[in-house]
Formats: sequence, C-alpha cells, structure tokens
Amino acid sequence: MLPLEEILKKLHDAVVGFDEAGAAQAARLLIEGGYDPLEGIMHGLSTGMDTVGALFKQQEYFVPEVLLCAEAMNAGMEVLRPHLQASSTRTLGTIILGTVQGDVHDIGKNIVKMMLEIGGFDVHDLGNNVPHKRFAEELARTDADLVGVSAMMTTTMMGMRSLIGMVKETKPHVGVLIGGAPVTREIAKMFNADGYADSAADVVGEAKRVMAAVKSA
Ligand code: B12
Repeated sequence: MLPLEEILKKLHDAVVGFDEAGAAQAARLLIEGGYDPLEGIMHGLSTGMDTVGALFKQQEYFVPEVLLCAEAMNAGMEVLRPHLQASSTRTLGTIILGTVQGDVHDIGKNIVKMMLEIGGFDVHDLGNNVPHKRFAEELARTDADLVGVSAMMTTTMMGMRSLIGMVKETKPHVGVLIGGAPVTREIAKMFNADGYADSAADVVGEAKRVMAAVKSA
C-alpha cells in the first residue's frame, strides 16, 4: 500500500499533467488504501489546480491546457465522490448556489455543491455566469434558507455586492454565503454577506452557522 503523501502527489501531478487516466487511477489507489476521499480532493486534486493556476499566471499554460487539467480533476472526482459519506438523510436546509454573472469558473462551486449535498443540504444549482435576475427568480420560486455565490475574478466579485443587496431587500431572512479565490472574510463583511469560507472543507459548518444566525435574528 502506498503512503498517503505519495498518492496525493500522484493526484496533484495527474491534474497538472492533464492525465485523466492517471487521476482516476490515483483516486482508486487512495480508496483501496482506505484513506479519506476528502483528503484526496482537498490536498491532491485541488492542490493540483492551485499549481495549474500558478502556471496559467506565468503564461506557461493557456486556456486549453487549463481545461484539460480540469478534465483530469473531474476524472479523479468521479472516482472519489461515491466514497464520501453522506452525514444524514434529513435535509438541513435549502441553498440556491451559483457563480456570479460574467464569471464562468465553476470547478470550486461544484466542489462546494458536492460538500453541501453530502452535508445534508438541498442544493439548487443555477450553474455559472448567473444573472442576478435568475437568483431573484429562484428566490421567489423556492423557500430557500441560503444563497451561495462564487466569484473567481476580482472584476466579477464586485457584482456580488449588488446581488447581496438584492437578496437582503427581497428576503431579509435568507443568509448569503460567498467564496472564491479573490474573496476574503473582510470583503464578505464589506459586502454585507452573512458567511464566507475559503475552502469547501469549511462550507458545511459555515452554512449551518449562518442558518442558525439568520433564523435567530
Ligand atoms: C480553471 C480556471 C479557468 C477555467 C475555468 C473552468 C471551469 N469550468 O471552472 C477557464 C480556462 C475556462 C478559465 C477562464 C478564464 N480565466 Co481562469 N482560472 C482558472 C484557475 C487556473 C483555477 C480555478 C479553479 O478551478 N481552482 C480550483 C478550485 C477547487 O478552487 P476555487 O475555485 O478557489 O474554489 C474553492 C474556494 O475558493 C471555495 N469556494 C469557491 N466558490 C465558493 C462559493 C462559496 C459560497 C463558498 C462558501 C466557497 C467557495 O471553495 C472551493 C473548493 O475548496 C484560476 C487560478 C486560481 N489560482 O484560482 C484562474 C483565474 C481565476 N482565471 C483568471 C482569468 C483572468 C480568466 C479569464 C479572463 C482568462 C481569459 N483571458 O480568457 C477567463 C474568464 C472567463 C470568464 N468570463 O469567466 C484569473 C482571474 C484574475 C483575477 N483576479 O481577476 C485567475 C486567478 C488566473 C490568474 N492568476 O490570472 N479559467
């Protein structure tokens, strides 16, 4: 059996090397080794995407390479996902989730979605590049407790402020969670969001905290 560190490196390298078969194989090794699949997602596949981000910034990788890396990440995720333990069958709450208008990045948002579903939330995923109007329609149509918004660019992140304003105006008791690479706790506070998480590993705890806070307000 390979040590965890070695398997995490294989997952990382498979993402960076856009090796779909390698990512799936390393993911299987992780499961066969009895390791935690979440560890593989957070410290293998996601860490690989961080390296891809650095290579993209240095202009060593361009959009086509990044998309191939994302495919490799998905191949690993497909193997790991069924092994994540659902915490309960009871629905803790309903959350409307999407990537903000103008922004097509959805890899992180999809991991957040998966964690929320496993954590017991009913997730209404609106996808990426979601106009504010779509969030408003879904808010009116459902009895959601929370709205989760992802933004990966500094430019699109600015659009979150008006989206949060719109949610608070129409449904003051709906909590808003935000996240994505450029978002910080300070920005979340400045934009009047109720919650923030910098990693999908913390998102369920934060969603529960926000739900309790808005309900008791
Ligand atoms: C993959 C990627 C792409 C892919 C997206 C594929 C897809 N389906 O998502 C493609 C190739 C399409 C792409 C396109 C572009 N990209 Co791009 N991309 C990236 C890259 C390399 C990785 C992002 C990623 O998936 N990370 C892995 C995931 C797992 O991490 P994450 O998204 O941060 O998510 C975690 C947390 O943030 C958090 N989280 C995320 N969302 C949420 C939501 C909530 C509610 C909560 C609580 C938490 C949370 O939990 C997640 C899981 O742990 C980043 C670099 C980087 N360092 O981020 C650039 C990056 C985001 N891209 C960038 C740019 C500029 C672009 C383009 C404009 C490039 C171009 N010239 O065409 C276009 C944008 C088009 C558009 N209109 O959106 C810049 C943004 C710069 C900025 N600060 O504004 C970055 C930072 C690269 C860079 N350094 O220049 N990109």
